[in-house]
Amino acid sequence: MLEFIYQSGWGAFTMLLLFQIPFLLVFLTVIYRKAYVDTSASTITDAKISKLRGGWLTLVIALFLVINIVGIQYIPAIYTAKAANSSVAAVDVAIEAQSWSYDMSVREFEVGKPVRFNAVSLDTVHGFAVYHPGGRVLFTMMLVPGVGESSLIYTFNEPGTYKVRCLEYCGAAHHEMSDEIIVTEASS
Ligand SMILES: [Cu+2]
Repeated sequence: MLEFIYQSGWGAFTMLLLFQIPFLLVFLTVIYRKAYVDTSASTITDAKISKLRGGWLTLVIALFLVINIVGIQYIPAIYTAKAANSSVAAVDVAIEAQSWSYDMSVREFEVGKPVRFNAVSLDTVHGFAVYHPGGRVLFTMMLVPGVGESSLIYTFNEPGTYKVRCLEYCGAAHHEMSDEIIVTEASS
């Protein structure tokens, strides 16, 4: 389910529509009631309006807090720090990005074994994006020089040849900045 939402344009579109349904329902209910059910002038009191407004404000504030508190762990800097300190037994890969290529300590991985990508940029801002053999982006990191390592843990679940590409414009040969990762079937 999460895979569908994150990796398909239709997933994102569906979510967007789902979020709009409650608003659409309220809108249509009000129109319908004022047109057919009770067409007289509104008799709602100021006190009731103020109560409704208070309720709405509380709901918005609560949603704001929940979304931010739940979402904070997905902020790249937090995610990176967590991956770097994670005690998960992962294969560590050291990556150095430099115009316009990557230096990677390991390029071959196994299905099902977590890999911790630890990447730095030596000159300018570069990206490190890994593409599924089918062409979609699995993840991307933005590498900023001078701020230390960015880390991310990823577990491949299909064997194949995965392309690595830079997704941050970094100069004349940016479009040629790519590499390959081989993922093999689990050995045991
Ligand atoms: Cu680039």
